[in-house]
Amino acid sequence: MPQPQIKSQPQGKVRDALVIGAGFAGLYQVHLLRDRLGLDVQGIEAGDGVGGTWYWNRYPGARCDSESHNYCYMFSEEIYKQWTWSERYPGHDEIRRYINFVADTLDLKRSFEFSSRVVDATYDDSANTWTVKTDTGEIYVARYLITAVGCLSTANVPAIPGLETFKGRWEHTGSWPHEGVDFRGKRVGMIGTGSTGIQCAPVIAETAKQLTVFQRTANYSVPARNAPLPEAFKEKMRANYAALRQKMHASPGGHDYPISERSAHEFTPEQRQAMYEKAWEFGGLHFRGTFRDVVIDRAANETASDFIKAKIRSIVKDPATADKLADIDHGYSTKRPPIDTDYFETYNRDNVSLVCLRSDPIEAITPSGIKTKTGEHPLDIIVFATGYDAMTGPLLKLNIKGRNGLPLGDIWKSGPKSYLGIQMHGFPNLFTITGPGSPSVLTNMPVAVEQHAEWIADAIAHLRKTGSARMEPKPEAVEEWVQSVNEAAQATLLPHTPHSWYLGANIPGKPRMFMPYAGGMARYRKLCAEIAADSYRGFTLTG
Ligand code: NA7
Repeated sequence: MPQPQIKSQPQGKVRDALVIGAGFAGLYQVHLLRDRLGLDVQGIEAGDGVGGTWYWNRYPGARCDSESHNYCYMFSEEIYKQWTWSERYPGHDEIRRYINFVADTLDLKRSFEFSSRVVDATYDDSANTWTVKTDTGEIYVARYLITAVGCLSTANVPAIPGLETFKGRWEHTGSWPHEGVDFRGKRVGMIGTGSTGIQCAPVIAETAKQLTVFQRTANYSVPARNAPLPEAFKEKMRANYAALRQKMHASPGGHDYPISERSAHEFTPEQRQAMYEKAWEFGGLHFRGTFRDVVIDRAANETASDFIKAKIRSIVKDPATADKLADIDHGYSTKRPPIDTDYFETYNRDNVSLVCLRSDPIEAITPSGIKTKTGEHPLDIIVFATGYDAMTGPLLKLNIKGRNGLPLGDIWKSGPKSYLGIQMHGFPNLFTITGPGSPSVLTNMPVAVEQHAEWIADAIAHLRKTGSARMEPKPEAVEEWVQSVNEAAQATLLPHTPHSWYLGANIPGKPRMFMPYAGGMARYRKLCAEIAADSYRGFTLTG
């Protein structure tokens, strides 16, 4: 078919497609569109190199919670076999080396403009193009716009009064200085005990003079049991590439480990204890899979929660500190479950203390430290391990405006609405990789990313083959999908933990809505394939 041409004479550099972000998602999307579809693709990236989330996350102890043989691209057997991970969980620097290796192998960097942040993306209805502006003053115009900006890339620095008066140094873990921070001899305060704080605290404590952890919500954590990978394991993974990929694709979370088909209620307390012990010793996110109903049945969940609370009390020697750490007000894994290396053990060190913000809230940051209700904690460095404006934050920051100049923020006023987490009504030819409404943060990310990038590339190929110029979802398809996302969440315990970032609850003023699709990656993949095969059911494709 003759390809639809951009008719007007737009201001800016004309491309076929623009991809924002050079993490796992953006790199693969550029590869697919450029090398498989033959499009003229421009990638745009705020950092001065590839890596996406891992470009920014360089805090002490930063490491992926997915196991390295799962946390990688699986689209190419050759690439899979060329890379060898050194540890069970990949550290941030090894992940960056890996992403650079893939980008270089596929010669992707030449398609990116680096050190360039998108500040505006506006749809022009008459030309059917997207105009994207960057903070370097560059303007690009293209038919297709694909966001690959990650789900956890907009740092949340809480508005605590007095931060600007602090005379010491402060950093957010999500935009850590490349040269690192020297904690030697310093009094360090760390706010936040999510996955990040739990990774960070033991490493900071090793060199800091004093570490004070400010905990708002006590959290569960299971030992990661990180270790160098044995040669035999590396060899086995290489040999079993196809089976491994198949397992990951068939699993709800995109990992290769099995989730038990048995209910926690089928076992006696003694049997359960033994099974949890075994899972605790094995370590990692597998713990969730001990029983099939850990995140869907409250009583089953309590058995896992109680087991971990007892572990905390057995590890932490000071009973008052153990009380604060084990006083957890939600069920295990109903918020993102962290895994750790010596997190609870860290509280046995003489140079570590814990402040419970529920009973002793922060009143202000002063020039010399953090002042809570009971007094001041003098500090040289404050580490904000306070998380992100998750999922919607990175997209809203792009200042996206659809048909008739409608800002994305307007249609998402009461929470994000999309079809499949991929497209929004009123925003033709805009595709959001791992957008809200897709499995994204509930899965092993590279699996979710690959599925989206491939689906989007196939959709664009279809548009070009059929001579269609525009693709956007029907309003009723969006409404139905929002309902499906809601139903999938309600079938689990996840939406019932009120202070979770899955619901947007960590950001003051953010609408409360369960954002990721909890129906599982395998089910979602099948549904997306069916929709595409059924002439892109629910989408309007116009010429
Ligand atoms: P999270 O999981 O959002 O954790 C942030 C932590 O910071 C959490 O303990 C929060 O307490 C705490 N927090 C946030 N704001 C404040 C304020 N204002 N005062 C005190 N404490 C606060 O982010 P992470 O970076 O740990 O992890 C993000 C994801 O990255 C993770 O799930 C993995 O997917 C990788 P709260 O629980 O909200 O009471």
